[in-house]
Amino acid sequence: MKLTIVEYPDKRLKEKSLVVEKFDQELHSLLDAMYDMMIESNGIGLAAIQVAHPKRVLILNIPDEDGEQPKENLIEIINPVITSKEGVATYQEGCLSVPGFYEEIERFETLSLNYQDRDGNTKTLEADGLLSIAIQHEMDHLEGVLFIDKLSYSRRKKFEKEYKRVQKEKKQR
Ligand code: Y12
Ligand code: CO
Repeated sequence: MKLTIVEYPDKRLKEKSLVVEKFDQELHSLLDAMYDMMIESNGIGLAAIQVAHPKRVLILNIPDEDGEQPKENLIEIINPVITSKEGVATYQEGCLSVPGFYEEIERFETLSLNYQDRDGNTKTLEADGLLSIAIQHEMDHLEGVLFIDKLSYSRRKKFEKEYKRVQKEKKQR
């Protein structure tokens, strides 16, 4: 399956993703192709809508203490629901759909999650640290929300100006 990353300001990133009902080979192929794309792009998380598939699917591969991302640490999350959340944490977030931009965003510090795996089995997960932040970032994609949507009015204005400038520069290259 050939995938490409959808980049801001593409309107598809505003779509709300649909619940997955079939845990079949097509879903497995999408998950496998998303993993290849995320690793190739130096990402740690990716939602299906970022590769133009509006399904409630996300993957995460948080680097370990050596900065490595072994495939055994890959988490595939389908139809996630947050069941509890606590505390406040800020992190400088980036997104493969908003290349080159990083912004401090406030999130919940810890969370509990119910979700399904690629075979439809129900799972639970307790998350803190970067995993918790990344889950919230990716779950926002399922609702059509980007991290830049959480910026204050003035930071968003500054971002839009800078992003347009960089896009124009890229076109001229
Ligand atoms: C904190 C940190 C990250 C997340 C969500 C997942 N985001 C990413 O995986 C972002 C990856 C990313 C990679 C980039 O490429 C390189 O570093 C080579 C990048 O830079 C460019 O595209 C120029 C931007 C983002 C949630 C919370
Ligand atoms: Co993102």
